[in-house]
Amino acid sequence: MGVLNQSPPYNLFGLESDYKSARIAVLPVPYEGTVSYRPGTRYGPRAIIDASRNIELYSEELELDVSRAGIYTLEEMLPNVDSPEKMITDVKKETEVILNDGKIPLILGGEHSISVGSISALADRGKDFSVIHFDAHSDSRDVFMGSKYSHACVMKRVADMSVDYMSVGVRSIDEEGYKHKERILFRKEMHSIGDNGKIADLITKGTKDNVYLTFDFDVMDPSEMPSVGTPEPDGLLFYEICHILRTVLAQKNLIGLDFVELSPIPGFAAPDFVAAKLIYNIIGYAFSKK
Ligand SMILES: [Mn+2]
Repeated sequence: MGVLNQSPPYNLFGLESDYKSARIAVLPVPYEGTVSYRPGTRYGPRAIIDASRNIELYSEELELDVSRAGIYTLEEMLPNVDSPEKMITDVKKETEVILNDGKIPLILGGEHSISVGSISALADRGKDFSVIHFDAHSDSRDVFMGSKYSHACVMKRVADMSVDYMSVGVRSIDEEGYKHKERILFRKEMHSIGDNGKIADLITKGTKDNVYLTFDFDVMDPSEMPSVGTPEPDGLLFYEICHILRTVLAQKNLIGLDFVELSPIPGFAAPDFVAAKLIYNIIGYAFSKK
């Protein structure tokens, strides 16, 4: 006999899935060690998973069930409280396990610094790839608040690995970071282009065939995504992001991805659902082709 009031399993999208046959391995990383303003990103993975268990698996946009991509959620990682650098090393090791098992890592943050771990695991394999970085901030400082492994230094560390990258949606940058403006598609430029198809073409042409997506939720407009540690006005809207990434990812090989900096507001579920649905759509765009 079945169980009454059975709720979906506690994993991303509430799926019945097994690790062996999965194509995507979801790694929840509830870590915040270098947050500079409002705390709470440690609750991000849980909020995304909670919301994701309550969304429809069928995408009317793609006319298919996105979960068929094969998604398995791993146990959440324990935060390493020694230092951000050690946490990054732990994330790197976990990512290596996922890659060795032939799966695509999808990291749920947590603060942005953890991306350095997953990206360096891929860089160490000598894979030729670009990082597509959606963020309100350039994250290009060498050191922030005494640490090279701050969430504000992520793209500087990526550059140090000689990994190619392109930042999208930036509207907050320091003077030093602005020297690398050729790697950035600023929000103001996106406004003046004014055409999501053309913006997608710029991103497609500006990056290699293999891409890693690192997505900071503060790239979004605070009206749709208020649940971030450091909000910035004039952000991207859900439909813009979907239009742009659907076009870009149709032409790319996505080798890894992360979603970071969701800092849920207790009792305010809508932004958590925005985050979960966006992840769902992006998986659909990248992995539901043919
Ligand atoms: Mn940011």
